[in-house]
Amino acid sequence: NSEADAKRSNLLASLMSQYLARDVPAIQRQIVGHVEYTLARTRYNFDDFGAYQATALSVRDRLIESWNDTQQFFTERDVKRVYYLSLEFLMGRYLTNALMNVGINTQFAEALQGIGYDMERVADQERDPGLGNGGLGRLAACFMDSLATLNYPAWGYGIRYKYGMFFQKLDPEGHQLEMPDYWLTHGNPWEIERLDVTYPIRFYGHVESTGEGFKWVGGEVVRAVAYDSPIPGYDTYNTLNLRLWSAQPAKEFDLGSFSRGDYYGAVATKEESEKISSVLYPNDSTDGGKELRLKQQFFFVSATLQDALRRFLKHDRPLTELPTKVAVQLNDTHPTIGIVELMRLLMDVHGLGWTASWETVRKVFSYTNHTVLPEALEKWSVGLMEKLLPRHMQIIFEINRRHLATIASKYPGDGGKLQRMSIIEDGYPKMVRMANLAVVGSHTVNGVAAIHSGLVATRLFPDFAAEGYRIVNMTNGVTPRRWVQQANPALSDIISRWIETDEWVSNFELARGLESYVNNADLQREFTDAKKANKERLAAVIKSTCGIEVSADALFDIQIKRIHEYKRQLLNILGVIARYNSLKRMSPEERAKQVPRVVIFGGKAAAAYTQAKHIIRLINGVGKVVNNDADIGDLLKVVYMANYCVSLAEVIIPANDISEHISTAGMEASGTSNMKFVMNGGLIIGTMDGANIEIREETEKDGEEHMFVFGLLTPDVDGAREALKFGEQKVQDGRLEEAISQISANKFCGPETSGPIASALQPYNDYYLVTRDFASYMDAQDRVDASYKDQTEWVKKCILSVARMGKFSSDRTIREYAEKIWDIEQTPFTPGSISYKDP
Ligand code: GPQ
Repeated sequence: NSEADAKRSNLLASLMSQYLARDVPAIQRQIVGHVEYTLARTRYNFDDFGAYQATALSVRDRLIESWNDTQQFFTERDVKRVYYLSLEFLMGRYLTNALMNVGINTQFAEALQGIGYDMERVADQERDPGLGNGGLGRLAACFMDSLATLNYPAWGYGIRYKYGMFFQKLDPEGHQLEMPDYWLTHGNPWEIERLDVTYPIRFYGHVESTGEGFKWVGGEVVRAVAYDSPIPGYDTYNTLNLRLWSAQPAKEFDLGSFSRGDYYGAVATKEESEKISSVLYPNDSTDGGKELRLKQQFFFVSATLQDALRRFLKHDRPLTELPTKVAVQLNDTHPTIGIVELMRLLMDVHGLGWTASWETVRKVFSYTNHTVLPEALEKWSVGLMEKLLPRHMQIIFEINRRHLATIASKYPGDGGKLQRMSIIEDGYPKMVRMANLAVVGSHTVNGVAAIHSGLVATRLFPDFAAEGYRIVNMTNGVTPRRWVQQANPALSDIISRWIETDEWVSNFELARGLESYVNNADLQREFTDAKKANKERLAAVIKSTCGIEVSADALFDIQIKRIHEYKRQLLNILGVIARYNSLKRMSPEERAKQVPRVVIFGGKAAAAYTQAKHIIRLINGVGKVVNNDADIGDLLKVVYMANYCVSLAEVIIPANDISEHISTAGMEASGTSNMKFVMNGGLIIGTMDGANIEIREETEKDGEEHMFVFGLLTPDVDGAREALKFGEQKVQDGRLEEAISQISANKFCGPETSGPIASALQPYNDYYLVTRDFASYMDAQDRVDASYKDQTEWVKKCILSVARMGKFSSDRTIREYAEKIWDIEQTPFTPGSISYKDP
């Protein structure tokens, strides 16, 4: 019998291998087959979008096979898995990434060409799934790529929002408009709907005592349904899963309301449950404080933990062994309620006692902090928590009671310490501090760059650090697959040829091999030519999307990130105004000696963040004046690229000469685009903040200036702010005063914008120290111009910088998490090693 089974499995597998063959005719048959049989469109003629869908489905078929095998393999080995819980996954487009990771890009391009389609145009049909706001969501995506590439057993878990990040438009005056992004309009070929993988999620209701313990009953129940997307690693068979939950009504309809004749009421209830997964909160770092947001958090966390427990309990074993098989990483405080939900599941559903449950929970969870800005630390009112999650509120009170009792016994009479360390913040109303809960319930807390982790320990959680809570640093990284290999084919080709291997794609340290050729004129020329081509590619996009003509001979100076006062786009645009004024005063002979610049901005402002919206309007106003001034011509252009997103970043970043990472010192946790820009052969103008500090450490040796550094240092910021506020230190700079007075005189935009901007630049209002750092910023810009004039020296700086960026691959970051926090093992799939006895 088992012999017959084996024979049958082999037959089935061999049929599959023919279907998934990698030769061009097989790929063409598969694509056309999907057009006809899956899309039900005619095989005789289909458009680029049809070609994209069919190509995506053909690639997905291959991923499903490796993914099934990988999961089966992990299960048989009974490996410890990490669960990466994130409310955001900013994945970007899948097609090119999947093809290149699997190593079948050229075959597919040839296959498409043979039937009359162009790969680039086909790939361009894909909508960006924008299920994240910015750096935090994109980091989660880079981590998934590295986890798969390094063969770690991991799952990503989040929410399948119907509406992702809003689509940004600019009106003719340059105001931001937000449009809904219904990215699923034409379906999503990368996901697999798992109607059989569902869990009930309760809200509201009340707590009953059972005699032995407690039970949460009543209220409303919705259903979480799984949607899976395979995540291929680079040059490995291993394929991971990103499981996103969608909310559906638990029962199709409330039958009672039908009999009462309330048909519409019944349908409304269904609509209500679906709301939970309908929209991504378009807030970056500030907390919306909305009930729906807390619902989203609990919804995805509860479904995820139920799923993880089900997987763990496939084997008969005590739940106290959970930490040997499960690590859960909290991406910021957003999934922190999971700590409490796991307590509830262990105690109320599986009957463990408090002590055993708490010990288990603390060994499972770890928490990443992504900001020290106090306004970004999540808090929920006790009242809301009690109403929505009554049992959880009860458990939180008990966690806090025990936690404070320990502290109180150690520091009798130190009320201040108890107040600071409490999970509950006293006040009207009382609030639950999710960050304190995350720290208390985790075995390890980490920051995302060295300086940031230091601040997490010394400023955010000093009392916890003193009690021995483990706070470590995990400097962020980015995947060189998407951000160099895929976004920058020209540079990739150069690296591979000069270091004579393409293994840098999965080991970016190897790019260091470029260093020894830095003086080679051929390398320098190739590097400069590739940069020029990338700038021309971007110039074409700028022409078609903004209608602005820019010269690829100019220096491209780029700042793309969320619009936030602490990121100081305002400092950048003030510098642009000053540059403009200075050019205007020059004689034609003098002008001819200047380095022409294109200053490019991109980024979204949270819909309710008024000041950030004013900044966007100002930038566009300045652009209008500068770009239309005949005296200036190509010497200065200002471009605002609307709807900045992952796919736009892939075109913008390779074209950078300079990128701006100019946050007030101490405020940017890490930054990750800074890494991408330098890996793509540009230099940074920046403050000593976030990962800039480490990038400089890696890329500069004695006497070199590969980063144009300016501004106050973190320890000096508080004092400087006080001094400004109380008029002890007046900032006097003619260029700055001129720029502010032009803004005030409505030269660039109307008073509704100029007023709030000018006001923010008053010394007593200048919290972000824009005016204080201005002169130093201008000096750094002068050094940029001077350096750029010597093109040979410039390209050498860029080559050396690329060569020294090995540390900033997310592969390095993920290895550190795996070894120092998760304790998981690399588990590459070995063919022929799994049995399919028990599917
Ligand atoms: N970050 Cl708290 C976000 O993108 N969203 C957030 O809500 C918070 C942080 C960023 C942070 O600002 C960057 O400095 C980091 O590089 C990034 O997270 C990833 O750690």
